[in-house]
Amino acid sequence: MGTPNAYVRSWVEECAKLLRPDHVVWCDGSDEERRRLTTEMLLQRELIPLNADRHPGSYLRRSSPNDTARTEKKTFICCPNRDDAGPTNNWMAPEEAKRKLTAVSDGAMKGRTMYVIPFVMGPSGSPFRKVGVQVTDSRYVVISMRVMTRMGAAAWDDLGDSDDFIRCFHATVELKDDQKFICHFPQERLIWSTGSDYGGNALLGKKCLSLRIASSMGRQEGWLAEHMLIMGVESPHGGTQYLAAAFPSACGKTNLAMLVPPAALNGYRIWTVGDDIAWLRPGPDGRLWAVNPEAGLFGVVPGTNQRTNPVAMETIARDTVFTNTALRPDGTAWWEGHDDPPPKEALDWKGLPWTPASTTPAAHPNSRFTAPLRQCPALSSKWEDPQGVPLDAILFGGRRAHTEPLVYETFDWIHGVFTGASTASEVTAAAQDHVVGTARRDPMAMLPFCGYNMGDYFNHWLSIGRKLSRPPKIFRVNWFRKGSDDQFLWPGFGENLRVLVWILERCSGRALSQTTPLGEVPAPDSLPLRGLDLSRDAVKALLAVDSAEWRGELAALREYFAIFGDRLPSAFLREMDALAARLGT
Ligand code: OXD
Ligand code: MN
Repeated sequence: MGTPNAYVRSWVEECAKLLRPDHVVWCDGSDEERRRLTTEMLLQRELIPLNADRHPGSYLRRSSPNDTARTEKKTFICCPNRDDAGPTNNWMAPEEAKRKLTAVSDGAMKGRTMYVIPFVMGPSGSPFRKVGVQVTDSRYVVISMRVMTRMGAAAWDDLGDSDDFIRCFHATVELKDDQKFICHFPQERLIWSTGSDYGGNALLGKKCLSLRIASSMGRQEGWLAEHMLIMGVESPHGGTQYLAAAFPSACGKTNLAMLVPPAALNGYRIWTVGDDIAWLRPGPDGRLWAVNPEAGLFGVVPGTNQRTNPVAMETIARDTVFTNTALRPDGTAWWEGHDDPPPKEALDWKGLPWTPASTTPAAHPNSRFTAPLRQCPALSSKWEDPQGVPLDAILFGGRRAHTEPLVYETFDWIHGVFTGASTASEVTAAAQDHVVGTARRDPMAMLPFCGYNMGDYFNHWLSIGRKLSRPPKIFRVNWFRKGSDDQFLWPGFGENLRVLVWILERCSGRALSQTTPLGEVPAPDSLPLRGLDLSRDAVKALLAVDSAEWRGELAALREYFAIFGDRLPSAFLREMDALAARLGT
């Protein structure tokens, strides 16, 4: 096994000089190391053991109550020119950010241990993989990074004597708002995060590296880093087709990636490649290829049960860290939407007594599980394929009670990119500081994760299309449309396969469609709905396009896209004019 090279050693020394830890521990990712850290955490009550029969090898972690979700208002892109961060990112000048972070970090690890974590994002041997090195004083971060990344000394081999690693600096400091910064320096490939040890803020391989820094690297190197699940759909007629789907946080990517076919679609099988992040590259064959850079799942717990996601339930049946769920007296975890009814008594996510009469939820709405992908029974045999999987379809979706049909196919790549960029979604609990339930624009579900100006990002998507002679078809889906009675029209979960089957049959030229101003929706009777108790009126309502409503949507969209000024692709202006014409304006 390799050892850290001189560039790594010198950067780690620099970190230690500023942070002044009592000890520096170089992690090797071994099982022995995990056991040692877990024992220490149990002794310090940083982890609570769960019932060993019901949750073998699993623990509960309680966060500080003010540190339970991503903090978008404290997340910054620190590039020299404000315009390069764009109108949707918080920006801070690199010198100013470093001044602030240096002050916050100065001596922050006194009396503590600094762990050095070598890790690789992407399958081993893949030409697309990236090496990162994270320093942290959080044992929770170390044991979580071991699950979420390929952590260990193999990273030193991958790095050789190169300087090409992403520097990931994390210090817990005090979990106070004025100490909290999640700063990205794309020019230097540096991430500097303080004041939080919530997953999305502190497991720096995930959102910070694999999306924000990677999106900026992808722009320079000709690829895309996306907030997408990747899955294979094996059909009873033979063959597996792959798709990637972008939905905002907590909108069901994990559930879709692990879907269990309904009885009526017996013979189909779903293969999970990833549930959150996809790196996409044009291949020499003119197709778009996808890899999942992660090795674990950091999924939303509430609502997960045997009906919504039995595959996830099996995945988290052992060797899982639950963060901020409730704890029952028998030492088992419980959450809202669990298969079991609410317990008569429990401790809530803060560790306080809870009963069904309590007015607050038992588990935090953004409570999470951390589990190795290898435990997923539906894991695709291709999940570690160094080249990834070729995509037939890309889906963009959001959570919209109105306006958006269940599914439509866009007319071509440019229209598809425009449609993805115009996605809006009702806000969920995965980020602090927003009012849950209000709709916000979330282009490609990347609003919180794009490491550069989103106008340039839209142009980059268009340029990727020019490299594809066989591009995936692009679709929009919305599982969350409601009827006049305010109830969901579509059953969702496993039944979503019906929509995927239509999509993949469109890709192979078999399913019929009808043209609407938005795109191609399923022709009557072309969605495979057998065995589903859904009235014709409900299907009609699910697929309806209300031109008057869309004229309003288009006006809002024009206003939104104007914020990108001259960085907005001119193709988007043409798309909006074409949509206006189709809507009869
Ligand atoms: C996540 C998120 O944790 O999107 O995946 O917030
Ligand atoms: Mn996510």
